[in-house]
Amino acid sequence: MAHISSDVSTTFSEYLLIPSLTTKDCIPDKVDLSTPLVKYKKGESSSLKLNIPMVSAIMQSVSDDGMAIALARNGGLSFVFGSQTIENQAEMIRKVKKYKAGFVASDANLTEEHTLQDVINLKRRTGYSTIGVTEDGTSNGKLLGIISGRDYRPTKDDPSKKVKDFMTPFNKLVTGKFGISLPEANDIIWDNKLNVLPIIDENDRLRYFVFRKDYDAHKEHPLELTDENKHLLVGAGINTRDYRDRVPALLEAGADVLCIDSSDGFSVWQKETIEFIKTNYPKAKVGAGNVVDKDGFDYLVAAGADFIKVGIGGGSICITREQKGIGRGQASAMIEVAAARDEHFEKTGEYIPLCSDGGIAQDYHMVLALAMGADFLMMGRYFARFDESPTRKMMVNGNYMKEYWGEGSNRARNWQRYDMGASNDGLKFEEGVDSFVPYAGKLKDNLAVTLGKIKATMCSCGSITIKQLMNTAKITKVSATSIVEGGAHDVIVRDSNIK
Ligand code: MZP
Repeated sequence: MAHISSDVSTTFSEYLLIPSLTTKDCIPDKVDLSTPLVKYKKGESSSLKLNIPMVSAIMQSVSDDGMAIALARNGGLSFVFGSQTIENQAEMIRKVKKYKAGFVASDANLTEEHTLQDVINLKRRTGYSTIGVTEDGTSNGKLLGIISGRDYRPTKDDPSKKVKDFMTPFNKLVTGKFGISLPEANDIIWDNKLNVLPIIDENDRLRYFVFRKDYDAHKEHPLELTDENKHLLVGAGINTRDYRDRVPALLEAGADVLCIDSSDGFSVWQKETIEFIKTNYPKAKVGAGNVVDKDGFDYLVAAGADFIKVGIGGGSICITREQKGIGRGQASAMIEVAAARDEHFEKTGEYIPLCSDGGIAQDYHMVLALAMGADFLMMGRYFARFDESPTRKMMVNGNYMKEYWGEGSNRARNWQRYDMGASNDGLKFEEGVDSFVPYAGKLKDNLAVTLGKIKATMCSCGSITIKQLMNTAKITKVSATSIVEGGAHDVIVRDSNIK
């Protein structure tokens, strides 16, 4: 007979944290949100750590190089999506590893033969007022001049005027040599009273712009997540099909950590993928999943996974539970897998970090997931709302929205994520939807609010580290009626427009 579990699947909204004593040392400024990313032995520490317990989902609509740069600069990490060609994914990884704070690739470029009208159109389209004029009009072409707002008067000048007739030409530009540091670039800017410094290589090709800004990049981003060479850390999603080709390309491009992306990770294909990586690239780190119980956890740990991802069917865009009838409430899954992880640690002295993946709908769910044993959280919807996600911002019914689609949707066509060992003939049915999420602005601004809430909640629970929270949090289940009590009730909420 089938095994029928006696517990009911529960999710984060069905729990609350009960405050513990808050002492004078337990204040938000003292909260340390750093957390291990990969496994380590008792008495040692993880060789890869996050400065905030957040990673962005392995999804086309969430994690490209732009998101990876923004998130690593703020202490977290992105797993760049794998449902694209190996070359494209490796190129995104390379872009993150090459990123240098303060050095901005020129995104708006024209040739000398373009016209003032082209300049105006480009400015309107991109919002950039500094335009690189290169021989071939590309961002890394030979630099011939630059155009800024000071070079033309849109209301007076003839729109058909050629760029070469009003740009600031190369011989009048002060330039910096490719390879100089940000402080050196800033010195040149200040000494020469410039607004922008083009950085060129030995063949006069444009590499970056550095803009006048009196700042110390590290002070602006104190939690920046970097490797020993001060390059940003980045992860990459892989699948259980083309890993023999994909993994070497991603490692060669500089990926710091890999993660097998699958809706159901309790499979022999994941074991084979991990074995291949550990045999051929013993230093590489690879996470596996997703699982929702002890059996799945034990299997992937035995296979050699460096961290384990927990969650099936809880993602905001996910319809796996409806389509296949598999999954588990995210809280129940976290609680059981965390107990298995702690048991494994007790027995072997090996600590396996857990990632709670999907279903975080409120900021307080993040604290609950951590309190239930997650070392870090993977989120899609949360990050999809920001400027830095790769999707279009659109006006829908009078409100700005960002597109957000699941990897199991027809739009993503990521059949490898749902690999059941059949031949490569695409998705038979969808497990995800194509949707919109409300646009929320910049990642940095939103993250500041969320982290503020996490720290405040942790202080209410008497914890200033994630480990302390996991070990001491008091959690209670809530009844349907007490959930109603948790919101505004028995009052008529004033419309915020009424003064
Ligand atoms: P959420 O943060 O939007 O709630 O969930 C994101 C997670 O949903 C991803 O990290 C991934 O595990 C999962 N996901 C991505 N695509 C699908 C799908 O199409 C999905 N079903 O479930």
